[in-house]
Amino acid sequence: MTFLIGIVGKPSAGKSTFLNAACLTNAKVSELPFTTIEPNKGVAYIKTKCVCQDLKVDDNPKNSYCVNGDRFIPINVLDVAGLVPDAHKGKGLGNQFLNDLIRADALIHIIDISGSLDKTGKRIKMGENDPYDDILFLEKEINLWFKQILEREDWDKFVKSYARENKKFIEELYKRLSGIKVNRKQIIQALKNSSLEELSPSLWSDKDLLNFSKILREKSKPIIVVANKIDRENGMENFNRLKNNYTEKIIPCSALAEYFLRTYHQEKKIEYIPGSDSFRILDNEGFNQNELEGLKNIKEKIINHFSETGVQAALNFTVFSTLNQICVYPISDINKFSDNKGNILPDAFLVKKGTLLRNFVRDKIHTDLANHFIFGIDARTKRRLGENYELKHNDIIRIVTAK
Ligand SMILES: Nc1nc2c(ncn2[C@@H]2O[C@H](COP(=O)(O)OP(=O)(O)OP(=O)(O)O)[C@@H](O)[C@H]2O)c(=O)[nH]1
Ligand SMILES: [Mg+2]
Repeated sequence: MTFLIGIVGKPSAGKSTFLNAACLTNAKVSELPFTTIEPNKGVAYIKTKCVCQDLKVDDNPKNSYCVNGDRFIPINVLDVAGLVPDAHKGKGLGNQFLNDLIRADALIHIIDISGSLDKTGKRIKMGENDPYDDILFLEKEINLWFKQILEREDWDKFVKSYARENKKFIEELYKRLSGIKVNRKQIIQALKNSSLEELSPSLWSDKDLLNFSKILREKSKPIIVVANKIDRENGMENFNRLKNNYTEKIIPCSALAEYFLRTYHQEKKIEYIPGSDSFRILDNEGFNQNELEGLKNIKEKIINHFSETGVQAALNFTVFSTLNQICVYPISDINKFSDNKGNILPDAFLVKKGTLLRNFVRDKIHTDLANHFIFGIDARTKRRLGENYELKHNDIIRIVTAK
């Protein structure tokens, strides 16, 4: 099972452009707001230094791919319609379409950092909109969406039944929310962080419910802010202002630049690895003067400044920093680092930091195998690893089973 990342934001911020750049899809893009109505799906890849270089082996990846020592691991991405203020009351396309995102593990919020779109995605004078307002409004709408899912039509009736039994209440909340990928631990933590642990749910005020929804949303669907259109006038200035005054966690990006680079690479006109700090023109004749000028601008104004276009950085940040994942390579032959068919380093798995070997076997390899699981072997050191061993980033592990 892989991750699902949802792309959200107001109309025309560049969500579909981001998806197309990340996944080489052909989702419709236009200047007009509400271009996307039905969601667009794609497969993107997060990028990590592959262990093949360390080990000096040529690998044959199966569940991922490797280019020049960089391992690319697939994740699913979903781009949805634009969200406008008061969507939860039915404005714009309302927020019903957000239900497409209920299985998402995290949300990437694409904002127009140049500030040239009003709240509904209509063109206005550059700089007239403050992108910081966009960050606040979207979080608010998403939190309200969570609240609506939580309370449904029958909150009062629902809480009355569990007024005195905290354990039962948690279990029923879990049932109510498991469809939106919320787990028990997150519910318990959210109750604690909102100081509602001790208060009977029938006494919660509307504000309590909103606060609880907000904390639960932060835990189960964290939002990563991506400052898109950094290539436009005002982009850089706004980005620095937001980063210095409001939030460290904001990623500069030009989805359009990445889209051009990926497309030219696919057409074999340039050599480019997603997320890298350079590209090489293979065929000067293949470009007109405008396109060459565009490439020069991408190099000078974006890549030289930020070391990449930001699309790969956003995906990597989401998976490695926000979702706290590490990468592990299971193999069968500890000398060749291969599976039993001779494929070297065939699989790269993403697992949460802190995962124990036992749980890795159960969740990622095979549930049945976990019943027979005895121990693991670290392929680098050839040391034996117990079932309570905590996995480390870039571990290469043989699982030894009784069968
Ligand atoms: N300059 C610049 N323009 C961009 C960038 N990303 C997207 N655009 C432009 O912004 C406009 C809207 O892009 P879309 O990708 O359709 O935006 P969206 O968020 O999917 O819009 P809706 O589907 O209507 O909600 C298009 O004209 C894109 O070419 C970028 O990084 N830089
Ligand atoms: Mg779109």
